[in-house]
Amino acid sequence: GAVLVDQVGYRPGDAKTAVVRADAATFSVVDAESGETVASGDLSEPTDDDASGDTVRHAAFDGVTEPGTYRLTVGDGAVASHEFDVGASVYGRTLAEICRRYTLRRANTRIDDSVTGLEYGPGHPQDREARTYFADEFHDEGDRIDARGGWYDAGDYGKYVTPGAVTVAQLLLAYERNPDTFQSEQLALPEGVSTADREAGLPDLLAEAKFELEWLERMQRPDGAAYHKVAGQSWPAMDTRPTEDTQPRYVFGLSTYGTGMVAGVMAMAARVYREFDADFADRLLANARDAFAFLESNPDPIFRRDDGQNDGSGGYAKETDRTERFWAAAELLKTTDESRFADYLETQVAPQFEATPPAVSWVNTLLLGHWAYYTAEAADPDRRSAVGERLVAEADRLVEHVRSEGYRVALSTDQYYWASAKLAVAQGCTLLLANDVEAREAYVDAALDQVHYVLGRAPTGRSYVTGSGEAAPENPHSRTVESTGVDVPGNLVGGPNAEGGDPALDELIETEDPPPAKCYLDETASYASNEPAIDYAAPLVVALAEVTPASAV
Ligand code: 9MR
Repeated sequence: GAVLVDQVGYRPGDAKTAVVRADAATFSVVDAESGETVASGDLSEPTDDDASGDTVRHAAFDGVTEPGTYRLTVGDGAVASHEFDVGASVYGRTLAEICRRYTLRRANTRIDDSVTGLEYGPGHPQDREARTYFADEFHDEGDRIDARGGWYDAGDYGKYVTPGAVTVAQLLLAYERNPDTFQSEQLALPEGVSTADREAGLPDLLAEAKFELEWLERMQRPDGAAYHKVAGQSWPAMDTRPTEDTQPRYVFGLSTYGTGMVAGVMAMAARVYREFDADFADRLLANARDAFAFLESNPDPIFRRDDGQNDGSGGYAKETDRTERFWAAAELLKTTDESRFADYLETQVAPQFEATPPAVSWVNTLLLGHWAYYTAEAADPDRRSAVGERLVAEADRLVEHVRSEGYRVALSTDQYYWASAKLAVAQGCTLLLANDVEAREAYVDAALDQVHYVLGRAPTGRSYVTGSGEAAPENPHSRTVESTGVDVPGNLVGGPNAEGGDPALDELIETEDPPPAKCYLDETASYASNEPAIDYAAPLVVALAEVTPASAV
């Protein structure tokens, strides 16, 4: 673990850097099959890296462009990295596995996957008649709602509107930025796509996103508001298969931040699906308008969780909603060109124009809003350029930070909290968007650095994506994995979390006090550092789509 590389690999033309924490002065790149040395050079001077507590040197081997499988060794050759590939298609398998993983998370669906061997279901048939846990103007308590469909969120079997919406938005963003990367009949899941969608040539990624969109649609009330989640009242044991979790399932809560996200993602989807299915696109746009109408008639934030003392699902609690209202209006402006949405931005959420958006996450989708606005034809030119300049300024800040970090991570030392691996990649996606405003190689390089980080060039020496890299997570906190014994590839786990949050990680932190970037456990018990979730992998789809040709997926 003294020589850290992206364990998947590098594209021939990209910058290639290994992080070395051995006391050596030189390095060699060795062909893994023949043992032949193909390149060698001097390591950089050592620097101290705060987040990991490591003293590191860098090996730059940009010159290795010949496709192949290699190891990087230092000093006399006794210390070597994991294997990695160089090739134009290196990220294709990882991207495909991440995308397929969404299909393999479909709730209420029989899963019988010849590729991974995952087999169960259909789980949670009770979702077809989920019970309302509340009374409102449309339902009495205990009424039944058809809440079937959608993806299981993470290691649990809950289905949550807000991570669902932000995940679909990023899959659609990946498609809108790189439509050629995603094709029909590409992900080898024939049963997951309807015949009509196949005939229309709908790319498999969009067929998968559609599955979640149709669930989000079911989670909308007649007045457009979005319920918060579908789950049971208690967490099932880790070895519970989806079919064995037979407890009643409830629809809980409602929020304006989630309603804003549903408006945003539906408006985005209305644009993306139009060329394949105009009726579906019309429906999506109507959903977006309904959600937006609810926001207009409810100007103050509403967050109802409704599950009281129950402990069987996550909170995804957020009491504010301005950034999601901004996204909703900006995305509707982009899709419809209607000035009323610009008016809403100016009269209801104007301060959000002046904010610097953090990386996209369920906590804050302002960047999706700024991006929609920046790319909307109906945008005000002055506002538009101010939004673009803000994004470029943030990208410059990120690049400078990435360069100052020993592991070239976009995370600052205090950002190693729950889902830090996702945050690193999402910050990489900020850089990719900035590159469209102002094309700079440094933005793409620094974005790729985040990919390299989660694929193994990390202080823990690990890749955080199951199935990708020689040292990938083997014990993710996942009930489907634990109960079926099938290790599903394509999961990005949360990664280092210096705040702890589960008993196993808390104990590690208490007894060993590791530096922030090493607060990680590859143990099933560690849901605060080793749980995969739909929204964690989503920015990685955006980033990998950028660097992967369709033929490689
Ligand atoms: O991803 C969520 C993270 O941002 C929060 O800090 C954390 C604690 O509230 O919850 C994470 O989401 C979990 C959700 O609540 C339930 N399903 C599993 C999710 C991933 O850990």
